[in-house]
Amino acid sequence: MKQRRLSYTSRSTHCQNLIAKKLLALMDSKQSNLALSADVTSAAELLALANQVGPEICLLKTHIDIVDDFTPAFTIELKKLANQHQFLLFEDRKFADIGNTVKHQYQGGVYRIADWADIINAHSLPGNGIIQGLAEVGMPKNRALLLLAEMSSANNLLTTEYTQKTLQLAEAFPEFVIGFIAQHRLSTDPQWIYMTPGIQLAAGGDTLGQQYTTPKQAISENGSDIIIVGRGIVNATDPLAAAKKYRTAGWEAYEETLCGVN
Ligand code: 5BU
Repeated sequence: MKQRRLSYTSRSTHCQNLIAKKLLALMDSKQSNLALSADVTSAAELLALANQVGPEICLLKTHIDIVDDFTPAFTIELKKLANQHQFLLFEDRKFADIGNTVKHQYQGGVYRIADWADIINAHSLPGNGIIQGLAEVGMPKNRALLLLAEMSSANNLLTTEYTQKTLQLAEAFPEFVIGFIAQHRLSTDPQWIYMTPGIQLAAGGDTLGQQYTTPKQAISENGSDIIIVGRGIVNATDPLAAAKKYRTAGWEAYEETLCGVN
C-alpha cells in the first residue's frame, strides 16, 4: 500500500538538527532523493564519479576505509565537489563500540571523519553511550547521526524488537540523530529521515547476501525517503545515465505519495 507523506520541505520544520533541515530542503530544491554509494577504491575514481554524478544526487555515501590511496587532501577535494554540486557527505562508518572509543574513531585517526562528513551512522547495539560519545564530537561541528535500524542483507540479526528499541534510542537524542538506515518507515513522526540501501531497478541480490528492492518499493510502498544506490550506478557502463534513471524513479515514487496539503 502507498504511504502518504508531507513534502520534504514541510518535514524540515519538524527537525531540530540543522543538517536534517538542510538535507530535506536540498532534496526538494534539487528534486533528488538519490544517494550515491561511491564504493570505489581509488581517490581519483571517487572524485571523478562525484563530479560526474554530483548534479543528480542529494547525498554521497563513502566507505573512506576502502580508498587505497587516501590522503587528507582527498577529503578537501571531496568537500569542494559537495559545495560545487550541492550534495551532502555521509560516511557509512557504522560505529559500534563504547562511547569513549567511537569518539576517537570519529574525530581522530587517519580519516578525521568529523572534519568532513556531514552525516555518519552507528549501530544501536552498544546502547545510548555510543550516541553520547559521537554527539560530543559531532554536535559542536553541526554534524548528524543515523542509526542502523534495519539491514538489507539476508539473515541479518536485527529483529523487530531491536528495530523498535533503536527508534526509542533515537527519540532520546533528536538534536543529533536525524533518522535511520532502514528498509521501512518506522514511525509517523515527520522529523525522522529514512535512507534505504539495497536498491536496484530490478529486485534481486548478489552472491554475498545483499537483497535488492526497487526505488518504487522503497519510497512509495515502504515509506523511505532516500534511496542509496551503489553498484547499480557505479558498475553501469554509463554511470551518469544510470544515476539519472534512479533519480527519476526515486523522485516519481516520492511525488506520487505526496499529500495534497504540504
Ligand atoms: P550496492 O552496491 O548498491 O549493493 O551497495 C550498497 C551500499 O550500502 C554498500 O556501501 C553497503 O555497505 C551499504 N549498506 C547495505 O548495502 N545494506 C545495509 O543494510 C547497510 C548498508 Br546498513
